[in-house]
Amino acid sequence: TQAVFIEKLANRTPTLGTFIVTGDPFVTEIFGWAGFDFVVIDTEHSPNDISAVVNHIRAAELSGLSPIVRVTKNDPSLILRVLDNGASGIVVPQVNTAAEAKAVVKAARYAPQGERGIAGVVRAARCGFTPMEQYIENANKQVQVIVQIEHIEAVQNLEEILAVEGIDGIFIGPTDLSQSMGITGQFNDPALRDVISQVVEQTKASDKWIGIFCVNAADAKNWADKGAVLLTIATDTMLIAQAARELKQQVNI
Ligand code: 3PY
Repeated sequence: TQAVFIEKLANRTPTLGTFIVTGDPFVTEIFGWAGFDFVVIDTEHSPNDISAVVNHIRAAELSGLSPIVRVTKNDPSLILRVLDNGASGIVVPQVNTAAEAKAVVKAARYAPQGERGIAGVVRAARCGFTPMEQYIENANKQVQVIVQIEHIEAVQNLEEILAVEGIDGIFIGPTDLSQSMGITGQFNDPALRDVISQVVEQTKASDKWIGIFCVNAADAKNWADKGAVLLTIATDTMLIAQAARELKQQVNI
């Protein structure tokens, strides 16, 4: 459940997820049955529209996953829409300054912490079957607000970003980060590893937890050992592509 998931993050217990890029909620269910903790339903780099997102959220809820949604950009209307439809958390890409992080909190939290648009009859409030007061209190406590650190500018502003109240965790995006450093996709470049390690150490000294995009299990274990707790391994599509490539090579016909 969401309560168990939040407790794990709060206790700095590693959690496992993947990015959902495909449109079919059946795929999301498979990760739930496999015992993953959460999925990040992507809208930034996927064909998923809001209807697909809601179906992924349902599938996640039914299979025991926490449904986090990555919005396309730092925009209050996008954040509101996925939260109103039941996302348990949001990942916001390219948050590079404290002002941008504050805008995320403003969009994602109800007053007094923020200014999230309010409607008591939304899916997240079970169309009003959850009394408004209780719904608002739960939402402000349980929604996980996650900002992506994926540009060297964000690394330079990290101390101020980490000081923003209402952010629960950061999520490191190594691919975009490498691009902003002029070493696109060079995941083993020591300069990239150093910057990521610096982000991890700096964040560990704050009250925020650390998430990171990992390419495989070894990568996830490595960052878990260093203190990261929200671990996404690859994407559904990457995993299917990898299995397909391996099968093709093994059969060799
Ligand atoms: C990145 O690696 O840049 C990401 O955003 C991963 O999702």
